[in-house]
Amino acid sequence: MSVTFTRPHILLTQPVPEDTDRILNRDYVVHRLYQAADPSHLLEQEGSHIAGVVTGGAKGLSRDMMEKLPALKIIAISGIGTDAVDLNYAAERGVWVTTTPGVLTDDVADMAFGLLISTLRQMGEAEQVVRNGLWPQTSLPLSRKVSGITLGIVGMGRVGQAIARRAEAFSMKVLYNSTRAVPDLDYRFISDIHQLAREADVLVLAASADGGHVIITDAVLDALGRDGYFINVARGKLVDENALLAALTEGRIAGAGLDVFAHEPHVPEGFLSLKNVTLQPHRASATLQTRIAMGEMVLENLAACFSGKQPPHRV
Ligand code: 8YV
Repeated sequence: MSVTFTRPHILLTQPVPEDTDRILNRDYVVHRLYQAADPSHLLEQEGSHIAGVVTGGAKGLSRDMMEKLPALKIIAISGIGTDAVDLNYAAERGVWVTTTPGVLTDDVADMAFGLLISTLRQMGEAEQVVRNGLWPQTSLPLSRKVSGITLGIVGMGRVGQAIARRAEAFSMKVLYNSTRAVPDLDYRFISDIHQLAREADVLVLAASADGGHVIITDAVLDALGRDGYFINVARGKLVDENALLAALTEGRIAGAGLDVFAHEPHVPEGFLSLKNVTLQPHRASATLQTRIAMGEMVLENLAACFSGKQPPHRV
């Protein structure tokens, strides 16, 4: 669908794949916040024309920025998280908020498994041994078997369920905690997250951050225990990061695989020197195929909005 009338002005907060960018440029007047030498100046100059914002799930759009965009009609998130947008304020203003559901589910579940296997099998540390030519003189400690573990999933939405399906192929026992039990799922629902952590060998966080509060507390980490591992592909703000760092440093949990952090792109320094941690720079959905699919959904949402229709993937 292409837009034929005067091109609406769009604010792009982060890069999108080439194909998406080309169509954005054809159909809209694109202002690139991520390239602006002075982002506040750009907003002052162009803010009054901007009718659409294309942003990421983690980046979202602050209320403060929304207030600088009086003509705003749509916030098109390239992602599934809406936690970085003030949805109530958007609704009050009559601004559509859209996401790209479904297309990134597999990638995020794959990343959860990548982190899990890499962390339990100490692949990062072992790779350094090979890369640094230390194999002949190194005897690494034995790692943790992955197949057959008990996996505790926190958040049983699309991503949680995709993680559970992968776990079945690894003969894992799957338990989960979510806002409520999901009908027609064979996995055991545990309403108390501490209990889930106690029973799990690995706790994977795949919950939405819309609730806004910390779920993974010091007490949850203690319940996970010194043989337990924590994996996060959701949001860093759902975790008490200081408590996590302390638990890892003091050996109160065995290890962690983290794709997300509370204040991205900042990663607390303490994590960097820990051998029992696998770190990624929020890349769970960062495959070319998925980002192109996400871009197509963003374009569909924008096109519908600017032709006076309801965007298909509105929240
Ligand atoms: C993306 C995400 O990394 O979907 C989300 O909410 O956080 C991630 O998939 C992000 O949206 C990048 O655009």
